Amino acid sequence: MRNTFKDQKLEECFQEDGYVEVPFLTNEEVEKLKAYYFDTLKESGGRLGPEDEKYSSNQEITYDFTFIDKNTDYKQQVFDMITKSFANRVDDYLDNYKPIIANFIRKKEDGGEVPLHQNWAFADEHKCSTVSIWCPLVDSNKDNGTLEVVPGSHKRYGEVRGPMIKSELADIQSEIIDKYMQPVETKAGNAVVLDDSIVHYSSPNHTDGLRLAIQLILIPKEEKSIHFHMDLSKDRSMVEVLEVDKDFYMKFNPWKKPSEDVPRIDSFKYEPFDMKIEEFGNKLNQPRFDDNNQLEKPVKELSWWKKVQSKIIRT
Ligand SMILES: O=C(O)CCC(=O)C(=O)O
Repeated sequence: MRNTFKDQKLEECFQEDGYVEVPFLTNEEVEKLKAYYFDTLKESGGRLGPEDEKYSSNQEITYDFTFIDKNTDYKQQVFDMITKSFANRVDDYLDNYKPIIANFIRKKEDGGEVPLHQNWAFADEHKCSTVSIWCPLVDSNKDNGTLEVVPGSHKRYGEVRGPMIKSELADIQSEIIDKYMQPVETKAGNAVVLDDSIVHYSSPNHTDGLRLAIQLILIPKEEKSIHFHMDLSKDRSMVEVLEVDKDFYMKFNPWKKPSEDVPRIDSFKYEPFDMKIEEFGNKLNQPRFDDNNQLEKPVKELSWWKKVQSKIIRT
């Protein structure tokens, strides 16, 4: 397993808890990025929704999120600004990582709950961890809807994650929030570096102040970026493995069907399932899904997704 951090102490904390908080931006950098956000907001094309992709969903998004902006040029501009502003600090902390998605996340007053989720899989999580750097541009706390995490929940749930794949945690979200979620109260300019597989959530902004944060998703430079897609109209237990890059995400949103031109490098059988809260609690203390010591020899040698498939067939 490859290191995520250059510093060994940070690496150990990250592997233990699934996240670490580090100093990241200066006050001037925070102010500059905040000003940039408001100065360029007129170029935003507004929020895309499921209906824009002729997809029916009752999922309502109540926060502003660059990833679902209708204007691709604006998304690109935000990506360039954030990656440039973060580059030096990313290299100080992370061991050879490249950015693939950049977002501003803004919650208006009395809205902006981000439902419990794990970020999508972006690379082979049996070989590495992919990360999100979450950096609030205002002090963030429980009142204004700071990020909340289940410490130690990374690489224990949702081994196969993508926009069309139902999470095994979907039906126990509120129980997990009540029992396990912990707010990470973070000063403006500090960053929380998350393993993308950690279970996380954020509550509405209950203040009348600004709640603005940046999220930058990165994967190891040497890794292929992959995306798991399930075509629900064709087969609800077949996952296609797409090889993608940052330009794929520039034109992509959670409800869009990936174009046929994107290379499909493999496919595998996977049956989405529902987990009970007792099992969630037990699994927190069990080995992670990237712990290959649990696997028999022939399975150990398979690609990540074929391992998933063979584990399912074996049980
Ligand atoms: O900004 C937030 O409150 C949520 C962020 C989040 O879910 C993420 O960075 O994956």
